[in-house]
Amino acid sequence: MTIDKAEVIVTSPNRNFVTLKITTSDGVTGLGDATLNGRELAVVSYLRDHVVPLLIGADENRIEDTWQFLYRSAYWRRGPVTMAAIASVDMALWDIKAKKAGMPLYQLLGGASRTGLLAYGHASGTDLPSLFDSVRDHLEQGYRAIRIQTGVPGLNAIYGIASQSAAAGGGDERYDHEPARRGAKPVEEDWDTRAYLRHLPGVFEAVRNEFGPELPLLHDGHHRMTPIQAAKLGKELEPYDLFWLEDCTPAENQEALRLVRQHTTTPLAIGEIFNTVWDFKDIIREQLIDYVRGAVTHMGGISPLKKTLEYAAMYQIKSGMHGPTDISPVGMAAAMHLGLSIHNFGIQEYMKHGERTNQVFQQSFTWQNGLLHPGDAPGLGVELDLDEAGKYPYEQAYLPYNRLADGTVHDW
Ligand code: EZ4
Ligand code: CO
Repeated sequence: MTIDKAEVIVTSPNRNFVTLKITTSDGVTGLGDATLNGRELAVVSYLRDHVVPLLIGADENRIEDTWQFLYRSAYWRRGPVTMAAIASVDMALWDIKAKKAGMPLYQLLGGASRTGLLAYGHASGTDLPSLFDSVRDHLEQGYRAIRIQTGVPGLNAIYGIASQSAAAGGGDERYDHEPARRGAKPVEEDWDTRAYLRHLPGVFEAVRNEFGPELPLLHDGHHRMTPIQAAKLGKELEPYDLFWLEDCTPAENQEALRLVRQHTTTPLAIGEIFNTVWDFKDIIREQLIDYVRGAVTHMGGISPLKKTLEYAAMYQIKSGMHGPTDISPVGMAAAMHLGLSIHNFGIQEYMKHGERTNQVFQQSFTWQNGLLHPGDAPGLGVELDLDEAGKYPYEQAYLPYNRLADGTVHDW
C-alpha cells in the first residue's frame, strides 16, 4: 500500500495546533503533531510545500527509511521547523502501523514497562498563600508531583505559567495553561535574576514545611541564569530535595552544565527546545544531566527520541518529556506510548488541555491516581474531528518575552 493523501490541519480550539493527517490507499489514517508554539505557520509551509508532495505514493510501512530520507535529503538538517515537520510524519506512520497491527502503539514499541506514567502539574502563585492554594488544588486533582513557580517581590510577571486571565485572549475564556498569548505582538514582561535568586530558596523552604518531605517538587529556571548563578541556586535548593531543576542556563551553551554540576547535587533536566540526539550527545556522555526534556514533537518523532533515550539509559539518565499544552493531544499520546514502553522513564509533564481541544481531538488516554496511560485503542489512540477543528481558525499568538530594568532583552 502507499500514502494517498497527507493533509495539514491548523486549528485553534484553546490554542493553535498543527496536525498532519496521512491516509493510505487502503483507507487507514494516521495523525502527527507538528505544533511549534508561536511559529506554527512556518511548519505548515514546510509540510505543505516541501514534505507532503514527497510523501504521496510512498510506502507507509517504511518509517525509518522515510525519516532518514526527509532528514538527509533536505541537506539543511535540524532546527525546530524541520524537526517538528519530520516528527509529525514519523508519528503518523507509527500510528498507521500500530492501527494495522490492531495494537496500541506501546505494544509495538516493546510493550508496557510499568502500569502508568508519573506525571507532574504546574503550581504557581504570586505569594505563598496563593501558591499553597495552587499546590492543594493540584493535589486534589490527583497530581503526585508538582512544579513550583512563584512571583518575585518587585516583579510584575511570573514567567512560564498559565497566562494571566484577560491578557490571555480576552474575557474569561481559557487560552490554555500556557505562557503564549493571542495577539499581534509578544507581551513584554519584567525580570531581575538577583531578586529571583534571593527569593526562591525561601519559597521552597516554605513549601517543604507546608507539604512535607515526600512530595516530588520540580522547578523550571527557564534559561534565566548564568552558569555561576545556576550553581549557586542548585546548591541553595539542596536542602529541599528537588526532583529536578530545569533549564537552569540557556540551552545553547551546554558546557555551562559542567560548571553547575561541579557545585551541586540538585538533579538537572534540560532539552525542551533541543531537536536532535546531537544536542544531547555530549551532556549525556559526560553525565551532566539527569533528565532528558526532549518532546516527541520537537525531536523529530518517536523514532529519534526513542534512540536518544536508549543512549541516555546507558548513563542512568531518564526521560522527562516536555508536555505543556503546546504539545497537542497527538504529541502527548506519542509521549505516553513511548514513556510506557521504555525502561528509563522518569516523569511526564502534564498540563491538561482545554475542553474544546478535547472535543477536536478524541483521545483514549486515562489519568488515574496521578498516573497517565495512553489507553488500548489501536495506534496512538487519538482521532481528529475535522468539523470541530474547522470551527476554530488559526489565531496569531506569541510567547511573552522579558526585559531587565534598564531595557535589555533577557533570556526567555
Ligand atoms: O514555556 O512550552 O516546562 N515547560 C515549559 C513550557 C514552555 C512552552 C514554550 O512553548 O517551559 O511551558
Ligand atoms: Co520548561
